[in-house]
Order: sequence, then structure tokens, then C-alpha cells
Amino acid sequence: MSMTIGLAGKPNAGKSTFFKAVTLADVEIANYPFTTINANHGVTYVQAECPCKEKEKTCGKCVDGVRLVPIDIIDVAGLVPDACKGRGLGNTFLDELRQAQAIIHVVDASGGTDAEGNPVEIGDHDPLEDVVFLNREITMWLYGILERNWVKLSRKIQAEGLKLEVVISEQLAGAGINEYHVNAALVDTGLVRVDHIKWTEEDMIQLCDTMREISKPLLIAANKADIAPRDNLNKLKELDRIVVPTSAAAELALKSAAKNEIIKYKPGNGYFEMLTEDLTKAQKKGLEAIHKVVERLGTTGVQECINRTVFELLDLIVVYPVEDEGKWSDKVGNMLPDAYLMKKGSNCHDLAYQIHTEIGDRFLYAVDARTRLRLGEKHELKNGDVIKIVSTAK
Ligand SMILES: Nc1nc2c(ncn2[C@@H]2O[C@H](COP(=O)(O)OP(=O)(O)OP(=O)(O)O)[C@@H](O)[C@H]2O)c(=O)[nH]1
Ligand SMILES: [Mg+2]
Repeated sequence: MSMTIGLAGKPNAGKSTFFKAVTLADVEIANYPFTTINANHGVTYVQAECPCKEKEKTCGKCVDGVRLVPIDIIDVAGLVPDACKGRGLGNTFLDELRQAQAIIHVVDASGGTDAEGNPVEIGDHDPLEDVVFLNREITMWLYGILERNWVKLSRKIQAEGLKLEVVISEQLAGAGINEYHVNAALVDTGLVRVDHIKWTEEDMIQLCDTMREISKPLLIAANKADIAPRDNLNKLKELDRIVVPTSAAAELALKSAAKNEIIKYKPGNGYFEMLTEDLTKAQKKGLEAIHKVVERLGTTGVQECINRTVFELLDLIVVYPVEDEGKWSDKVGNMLPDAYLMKKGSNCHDLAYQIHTEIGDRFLYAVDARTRLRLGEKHELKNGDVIKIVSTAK
């Protein structure tokens, strides 16, 4: 399963800084709105516990028992109010987001930028407004697509006896919405019990809002936490979703220093180790400041955002397919060669299909490499499972 996280938010919130920190791609960062115009695509890593800890031999792919599993991430242009009607860079942003299964909303928690991303005094802007506005923009973008052909579509549903969820999901397929999302939203909103001919504009916006929640779960990175008033962070934390205070700038500085072998730093850790005393005054001062920030926040929060998006928001698990259930390796002795992200609830047969369609088609049974027990196709996988799939010969 290929997984994509989208970084979204108003201009100047720190999306590109976050992106650069987690991918180390060389992208433009600046203190003014619309620095990013074309979306940046990159690869980042979610951290999973590596099963090799249980063996005498280490796999050679993890760092101190932490396995890095690649996922895609996109950094899109900043979104301003009424983007869904074409303001700012408008719909290009939203069109990029459709590939994302989840969104990290990078909020400027410092309140130091206005709704359009222009610098203001720290604390002048209320970041809660940004949270409401981003959700609203995405909802209205969906509504815009649905409403465009609605009169024609709703007639067609009636005349041809088509299924409502099929027609709506076809219309919104480009936005990453499927029949399951539509159905769940119809039930949640109660609109399943109202004749679609009688739906009001409000009903449809409500439906789109619910489809957004279901199809694009969102985590909030309360960014610029290093300079944010405590009140702002507390207010954001009270929201009914996952909110992680972050300092993308601190994470980027730590990653860069680690790359230049000035420090040893493992993303997600609340500490780093100096590797050299040979520093310029500015470097020393910079690292001291970051040390204080990390000490206060616990960690920079950036890696936590990625991990929690994958494991909490999207409810994924990591499964390790192997061919040799004794050595936990592929045929040539490569230990734990792959780590797959799968939806919680996936079974052995799903894993076989993820490895290869043919292996799925010729599935016989699976073996739990830990217990050596045989598992049937319907057996549900657990996070961290090491599994061998046995299939019939071609
Ligand atoms: N203090 C502080 N500043 C930050 C942090 N993250 C980003 N910034 C600064 O915020 C400004 C904007 O950062 P960008 O990463 O370019 O923001 P963006 O959201 O990509 O902006 P657009 O591309 O214009 O939409 C830059 O001056 C960054 O250095 C942070 O965690 N703390
Ligand atoms: Mg940017």
C-alpha cells in the first residue's frame, strides 16, 4: 500500500521547513507568503520497532532496533481563505492534496502571521481560526465539485435508478473519495434517510464536511512552538483531535547538523550528542538555543507527527514478510528484507496480494515465523508480525 501524507496550511506556517526536515530535500524556505508554488514531493520515514531485536543477529537495516519505513509526503502551496473559489493559488493546492490519505495541518501556533501568511506581531493572530478555515476550505472544495453537476446527477439517479453512493463517489473520485466514504458520511449525517432531491445546500455542505473528515483524517502540528505563547499551545491542545507542538525549524537545524557530522541525533529523540568541539560561535549559540527548545518541548515533535499520523490517524500496522521462517530472511539470507504498511484488520491473504498479485492468486497458507504456526488466509495480522507466505508452484 503506498501511503501519502499531505502537509497543508496557510502560507508561511512552516510547511516547507517541516518537509525539508523530514526529507532533507533542498527546498525553498522564506518568511513571506507563497514561497512554495509547485508542490514538493518527497520520501520520509515512519519509525517502527524492528523484530530483529528478538534474534541473535541484527538485520542491519534498523538503527538501534528502530526500523524506518518509507512513506510519501507532499508539501503544497499555502492556502488562503477562499482558495476553493480560486483565490491565491487556489485549486492547484487542493488538487495536489487528493493523493494524500492523511493531512498534517501545519499551523503557525506563534500567532505571528495573519490569515494570509503575512508577518505580524507574535500572538496577534489566533491560530484556532486557521484550523477552522483549513477544514472549511477543503469541505467547500469538495462541495464545489459535487455541486457542479448536481442537478443533472440527481435526475440521473432518479431516472436510471442508480445508487446514490456510486454516483457521488464517481463525481468525487478525483478528490480521493470512494463509496465507503460516501456511505459512512450518509449514515453519519442522517442524509441516508432524506430523499436526495430534497437536499438543501446546507445538507450537501454537511455531507462534504463529513466525507472530508472520513477520507482525509487530519493531525495538527502546532508549529513554531519554540516561539509560541503558551496560551496558544494550550488552546490548540484542547481541540478534539491529535495536536502535536512542533518546531520544524529546530528539527531542520538538528538534521542538518547531524548530516554535517556536528552532532549525533536520532529523529524523535529529545536529546542529541556533540561529535565535535570545533564549532563557530554562531553554530555553538544555535545549538544551545535548540537544546533549550528541545528540553522545553520534550522533542521537536516532527517525527511524532509522522508516527502518529501513520499509526493513530490511519491505523496502519507494519508487517515483515520473509521467505525463510527460521532465519527471518529472503532466499539469499537477507534478514527482514521488507517492511509493509497495512491497514489494521488486513489478513494473510491481503499480505500475499501486497507482495505480488500472483502470490495472492496462488496463496496456500501462511506461517507465523515467531511461533511457526500455520495461518489461514483469513487470519488477521498484528503489528510487527513476521510472516512467510506459501503459495502453489507456477
Ligand atoms: N521560530 C520558528 N520559525 C519557523 C518554524 N518553522 C518554520 N519557521 C519559519 O517560518 C517561515 C516560513 O517557513 P516556510 O517553511 O517557508 O513556510 P511555508 O508554510 O512553506 O510557506 P509557503 O510556501 O509560503 O506557503 C520561515 O522564515 C521559517 O524559517 C519553527 O518551528 N519555528
Ligand atoms: Mg513552502
